[in-house]
Amino acid sequence: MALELPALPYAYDALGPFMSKETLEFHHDKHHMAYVTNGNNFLKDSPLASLSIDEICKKAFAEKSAGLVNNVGQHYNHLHFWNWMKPHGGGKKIPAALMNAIDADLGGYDKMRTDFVQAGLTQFGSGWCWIAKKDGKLAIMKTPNGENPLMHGAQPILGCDVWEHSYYIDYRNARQKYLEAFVDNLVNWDYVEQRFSA
Ligand code: MN3
Repeated sequence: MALELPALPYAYDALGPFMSKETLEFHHDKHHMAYVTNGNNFLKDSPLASLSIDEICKKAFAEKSAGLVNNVGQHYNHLHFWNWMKPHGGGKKIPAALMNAIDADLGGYDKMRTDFVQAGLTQFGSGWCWIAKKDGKLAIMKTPNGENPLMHGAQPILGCDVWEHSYYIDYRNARQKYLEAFVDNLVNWDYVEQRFSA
């Protein structure tokens, strides 16, 4: 299975002013493209190549295949990241079943928002913060570099990229402001709900 770069699900200027056209051009066309190219190079001679991308993530991590973990991991993470955002997203317009789980497992919307932002803020260096399903419950997680919750026995339902390439053009070093804008103005809760219910 060759990895392919999908088109963005919205126009490059659709997420302004919270994420600029320039950021999306670099992030999607250059950074994500590089993970696709490098991932395909690592997969070319790998016995994992015939597996689904979810399985490649899990097996590559178990086998400590750093090239696949970082590049196929990042491909998986970005495939979903583009869909985890939409114009006029974010805030509390959350489908009921998902909101009930946030209330039950994450202490409600405000605590979820605080803890998600904090996870992203305290991820040292490059990585991601997440809401994931683990052992039947929602949990806030963070992972370094190209790792994701699949590699740690959990199913990601929302993730935010805290690599500097995701926010430095728009927010400079203000990672917290970027994370708050992501939760308040960008999250596509319908896509989160789809992954929650799957
Ligand atoms: Mn990225």
